Amino acid sequence: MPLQIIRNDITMMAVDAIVNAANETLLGGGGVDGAIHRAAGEGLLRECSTLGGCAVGEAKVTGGYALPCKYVIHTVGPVYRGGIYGEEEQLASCYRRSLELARERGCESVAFPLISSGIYGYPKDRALRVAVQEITAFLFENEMTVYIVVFDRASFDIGERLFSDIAEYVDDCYVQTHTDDRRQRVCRTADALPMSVLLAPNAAEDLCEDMAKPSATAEKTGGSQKKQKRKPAFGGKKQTSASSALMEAVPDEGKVVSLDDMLGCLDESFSQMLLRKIDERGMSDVMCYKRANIDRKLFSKIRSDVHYRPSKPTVLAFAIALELSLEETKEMLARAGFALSHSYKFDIIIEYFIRCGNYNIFEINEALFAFDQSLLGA
Ligand code: AR6
Repeated sequence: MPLQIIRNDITMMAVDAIVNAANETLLGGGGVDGAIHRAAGEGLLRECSTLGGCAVGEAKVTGGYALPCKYVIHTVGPVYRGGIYGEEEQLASCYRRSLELARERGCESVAFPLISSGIYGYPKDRALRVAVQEITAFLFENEMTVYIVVFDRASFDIGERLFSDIAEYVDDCYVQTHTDDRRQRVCRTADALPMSVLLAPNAAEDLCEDMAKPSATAEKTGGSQKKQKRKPAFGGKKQTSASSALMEAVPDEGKVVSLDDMLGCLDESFSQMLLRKIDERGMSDVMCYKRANIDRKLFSKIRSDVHYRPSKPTVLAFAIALELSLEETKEMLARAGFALSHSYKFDIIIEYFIRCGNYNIFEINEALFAFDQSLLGA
């Protein structure tokens, strides 16, 4: 997975480089800076003292000394003063400069703390958003595994509107799945609308209309990224499902179908469906796996193995990258032997984002992380 958000102590990360949230002197301090210096040993401070400090938004690199990483990239985040003094751009620059340095040193894996979000006071949710935006932009152009290491999930602020909306949706879907009076049964059959909708009939109509509208993004058909069409699955024949093929093969009602016949009529596989959808969207393979937060090597495996069996988060990552509708998402999941269920928060969160037409995988992953779920991608 090219971008991962994890909970850990950054000094334990066995990656090529870890990033230090330092100050302009580069001579150590508290927070993650103090932890890194303690774990690295005196050699790190000696090397830092030769660097002549570092400006806000810039970065400098040293060895990793006793740490399990090769390099420490020291960057200086802004002190947060309300967000009106260019702090966001300075913070974004910290990520960009650190990633550039990592690339120059040939690093394949880098771990970041949430720069400025401790002693320097940057609100954690906004600091995370800046981190995700900058790292995502970098990963569209570069191959690297980048970790955002969040130390104290307890202080992770999920109070923002997006997250409270998700929390409400998750709760509503849970209630529907786990209760059974008449009112709620009706609600379930109405394609699992949130409980709040049931209690407000006008709002329900509005939401139904909203859901019926295809999202602006989902309507996009691609464009400039057009490329040569792949050969269609099943040798170019019009696609038929295994069940309809069986009907054709076995006209006599009641006749027992042999296992060989059944196995000869397999449905389109996950891999075939994925490649077909990429072509239909006019997307390039690279664009698709980058948007899915999927590693290039894994994508090659899927492409070359028609019977590849992906994990559920991998399937959903591609569904998001391809901006599939809920129905198409369910179909793609079925190709890999999975379904969406209202018994799992993970599934409900994905469903929420698809219904909202929000196909930004990194925002989805932020939400999944906040709700303690595994992330999309591989
Ligand atoms: N691993 C991962 N994250 C950590 C760790 C750790 N071991 N320790 C803390 N964090 P901060 P800043 C998180 O204060 O806001 C220093 O004195 C922490 O929860 O370390 O950029 C420097 O010398 C928070 O989310 O850095 C500067 O003077 C994030 O790391 C000043 O602090 C950053 O918190 C820099 O302040």
